[in-house]
Amino acid sequence: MAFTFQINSDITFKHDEFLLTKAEKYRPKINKKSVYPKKIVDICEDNSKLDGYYIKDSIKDIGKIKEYGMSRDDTMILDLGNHYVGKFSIDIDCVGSPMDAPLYIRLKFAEMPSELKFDSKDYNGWLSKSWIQEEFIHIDSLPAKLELPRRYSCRYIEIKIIDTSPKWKAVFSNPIFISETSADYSKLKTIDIKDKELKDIYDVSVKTLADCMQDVFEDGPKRDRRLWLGDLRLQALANYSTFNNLELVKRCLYLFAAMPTEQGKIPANVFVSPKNIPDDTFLFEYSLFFISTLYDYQKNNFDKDLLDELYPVAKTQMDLTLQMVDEEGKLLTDDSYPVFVDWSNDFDKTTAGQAELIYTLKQFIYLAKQINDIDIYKYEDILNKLVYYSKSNLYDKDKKLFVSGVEKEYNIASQVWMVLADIMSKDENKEIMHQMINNLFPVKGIATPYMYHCIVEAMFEAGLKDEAVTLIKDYWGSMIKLGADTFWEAFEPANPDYSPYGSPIVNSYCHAWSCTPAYLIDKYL
Ligand code: RAM
Repeated sequence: MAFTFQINSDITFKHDEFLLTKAEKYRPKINKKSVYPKKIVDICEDNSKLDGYYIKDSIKDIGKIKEYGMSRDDTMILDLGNHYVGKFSIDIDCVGSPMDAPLYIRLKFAEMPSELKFDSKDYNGWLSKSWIQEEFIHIDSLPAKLELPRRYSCRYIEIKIIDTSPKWKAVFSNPIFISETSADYSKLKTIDIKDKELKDIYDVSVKTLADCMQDVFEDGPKRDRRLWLGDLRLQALANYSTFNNLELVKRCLYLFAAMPTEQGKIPANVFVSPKNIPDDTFLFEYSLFFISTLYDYQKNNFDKDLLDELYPVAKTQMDLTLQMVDEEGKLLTDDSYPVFVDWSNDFDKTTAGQAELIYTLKQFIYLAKQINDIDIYKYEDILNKLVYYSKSNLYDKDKKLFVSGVEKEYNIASQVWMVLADIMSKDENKEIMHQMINNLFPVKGIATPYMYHCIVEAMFEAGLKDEAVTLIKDYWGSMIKLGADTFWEAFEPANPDYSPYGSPIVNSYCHAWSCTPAYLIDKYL
């Protein structure tokens, strides 16, 4: 089973005030900058771009914005020149006869041009319509400064006049977008990338990460605007390679550690506004990735105090998960605690889940050694069982591929996660990756950069450097060719307008889990 809305209102959560105080201590400063729209633009059709739309310069000049009187059904699109996250304001006046009716306008904020073309009335997907960045506003008296209270994530701002009156027109001036991020560009590590395609991919990755760095590492500043553990793990890795904001990682770890269930299980995501609230949503590997995120932190910057404080929480995650393992060392998955792996539901996830457990258990054992936990032998014992079960029951020695589920399915996720779990020899891992490429490529039915990241990382780990670089260029490079300023939450090359939610209008086009080329390039190239 895959991810759907979970409503677990009977669960009670802890609020560890000591850990929450720590999280508060590392709250970042938000850096603000005034961004002035660069141009007025028009939207036009171009089949080579996302959903068939592209932006071209308008004949209107942004320097003369005040001269363009607008009335019923007129539109104007402002282009900020790049993707930003922040707040918008604009001055509005009227010209002509006295203002004998209110001004009624619609504003749309779009990360990608195609969002401007979708009509929100047609949206019927399963996520809330409220994510659509669109406002309908009446203004009774002009001149006025319109200062929108909401934070938007966008490059394009469309102003549409729903109505003025035949006697007067509206004129706009002084549009300003105050961008917000906790990323500090003065700390950005410099890295010399000769290959132009990779350099572009690296730059877009950094921009994606920066725009998701807010009060916490958000998954997407348009949506869901919150801290998800699966996203955090990857953002933290990209962050060590770029801005290296250690305090922000600590803040996020403390937030998760502070608000598990009464039994100690960490939820998949937390909210920080209006106050710290854990979501009643649980994903199998997201809870486990608390261990990975702590492990990666320690590997990058060993911090004994942090480890001492958070190790018990990590241990509880592992102990709770190990209750799902049978005598033979087989993970028994549970539909109410789904193994996520990717948004796609088209493949069996049990072997990938088993591998994710092995992957995190090894990291946990490393942490346990740092702490001198006397229970270490117990974890090593179960690790051996999990590995033995995987090698003897899930590995097809003839095909040199792992199988998954009762149907013994061969899928990409199983190979990738078993290679990342690193249970076979170096040569065998390499062979598994070759067999995956020969038998299961081109990648089909995988829809997120989150899973593509794992595929690329497994290839690098197995020594398939050229193949890994080709996949980075094909996948992340294709988003750039389709017009991306930041990388997207979901992207299926064969089906570019794919959405997990029933309509791309609620897709997030700046999504944290897609920012990892910055890490992959830094680590492996
Ligand atoms: C979506 C978000 C988030 C992801 C979860 C599982 O709601 O995109 O980033 O972690 O799915």
